[in-house]
Amino acid sequence: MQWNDNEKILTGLVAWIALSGCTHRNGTPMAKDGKPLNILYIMCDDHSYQTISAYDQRFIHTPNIDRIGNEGVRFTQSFVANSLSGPSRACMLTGKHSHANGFTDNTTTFDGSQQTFPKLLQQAGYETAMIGKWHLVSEPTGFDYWDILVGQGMYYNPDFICNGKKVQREGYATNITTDLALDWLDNKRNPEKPFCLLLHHKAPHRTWMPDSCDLDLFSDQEFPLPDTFWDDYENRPAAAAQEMHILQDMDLVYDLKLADPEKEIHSGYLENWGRQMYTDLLHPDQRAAWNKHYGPVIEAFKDSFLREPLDEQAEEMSAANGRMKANPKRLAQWKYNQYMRDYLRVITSIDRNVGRVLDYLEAHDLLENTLVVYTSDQGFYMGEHGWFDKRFMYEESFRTPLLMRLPGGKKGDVDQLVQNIDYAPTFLELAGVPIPEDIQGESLLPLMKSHTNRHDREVIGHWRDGLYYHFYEYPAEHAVRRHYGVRDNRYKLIHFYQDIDSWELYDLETDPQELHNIYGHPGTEEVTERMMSLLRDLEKEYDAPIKD
Ligand code: SGN
Ligand code: CA
Repeated sequence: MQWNDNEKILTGLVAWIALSGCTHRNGTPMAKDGKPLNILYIMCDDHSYQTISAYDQRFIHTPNIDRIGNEGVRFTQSFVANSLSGPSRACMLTGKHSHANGFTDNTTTFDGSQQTFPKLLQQAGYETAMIGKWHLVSEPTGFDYWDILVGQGMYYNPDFICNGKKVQREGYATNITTDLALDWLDNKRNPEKPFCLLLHHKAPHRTWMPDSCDLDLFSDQEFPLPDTFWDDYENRPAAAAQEMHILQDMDLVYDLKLADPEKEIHSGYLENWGRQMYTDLLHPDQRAAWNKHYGPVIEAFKDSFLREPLDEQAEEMSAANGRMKANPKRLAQWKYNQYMRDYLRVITSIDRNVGRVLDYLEAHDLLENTLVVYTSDQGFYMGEHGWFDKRFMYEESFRTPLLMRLPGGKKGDVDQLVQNIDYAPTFLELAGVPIPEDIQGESLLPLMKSHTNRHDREVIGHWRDGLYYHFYEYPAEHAVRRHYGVRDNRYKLIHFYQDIDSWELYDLETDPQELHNIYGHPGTEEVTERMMSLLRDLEKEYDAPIKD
């Protein structure tokens, strides 16, 4: 029997539906019951792509987070628009750059009356919830249920605001936030409606406090300093002026937990800058586990830095190091290891809790009806250039991890340049909601369809060839100057401004670590002109503030 074309298409479609377990309407994947897919958006605070094994296998194995990418897509060129918590969250909710959504730095209050994707999904019949770190000051709008940490949120026994009412909850923030999400999925939502759940962990934000059960992990591991740790910032005045250096600015007591009962280790953060220890909130059992772990660490630190005869190379250190005298190389190595160990312990708990959520979805027949997203509000320095924190448009903090598991969607890498302003239009398109004209991002769905590959221009259509970035929080902690810039697939142009006027240009192909600022170098005229014109084009497209 000869099949005609329609029969072939129909049979293929039926086979494909059976395989993928999901249906399509006008090319948009749907749940098995014909409803729009649910959306589960998991975002951690300050989770570097370097510490997700789907991206980098040097430090930690994160099987549960990786699973999202292994069964879906891994975005290899994923970036934020403004590398700071509140601004990043505002970009994500609105699909617009900071100047357009009004939330430019962490001192801003989010205008919750503006258009956001949760509101549009809610109007389209989705049940929406926001659980965990919110950090936008005003109360969440567009959610049927919200249960948010107060401000940055505490690691232990944190305060939440649940639909307007303050409650303190006992335990460790990452576990509690997950419990709340699972409880909402199980008992609180309307199962007749598709859902959109934003699950935002406070971890692994500073001061990287591990859960009691993870305190002893990584203790035996030594982490060599990154190649760029002793960067001299030549030709990069803004990089030289920052205050986020592990050796100079990371506090021995406040950040690295060396609160010795004898108070022999001093802290600039506590003594000079009036900071409160985050350990103040620990309950007796939590404190006992804490002291059991950090007690011997404190003793070992004292043995090698306070009780040993002074090293010939010892210098007086900064206030963050209690002005003690130490060999800078030895102290930097010690601080870096302590930082890495605590950070990785915190990630272990995140990964375990991501696993709990995936298991729940699977057990409740939701995994094949839900788009699962894993990302962070920005990247983070794991000692590159000597730093912790973020803010800069340099790769480690401009990039952010992004994994998406779309039922019936593509598996593998997506290499196009994407940004966190793209999430809102992606979710709207998935829900079949028209994308409003004023949204500045692009839907990522075409990049995730099962049959697309990176060269498939026909399906993807035109994709952007440059990204715009703008960071505004200065003067502020860490002293990173205001700057804006553009990046294409190979070059990056940045202008630092306000009390500094400095341009930087990098060739990421020959200088991926961004150590050589080639702005103004002979031979770079053409590429500078091209990047300047990309900058002007994007400023125009986004109606961005022009600074010269
Ligand atoms: C706090 C941190 C800073 C961090 C900002 C912004 N200091 O102020 O180190 O850069 O948050 O982070 S702390 O001593 O309070 O931990 S953000 O991710 O929320 O934007
Ligand atoms: Ca953050």
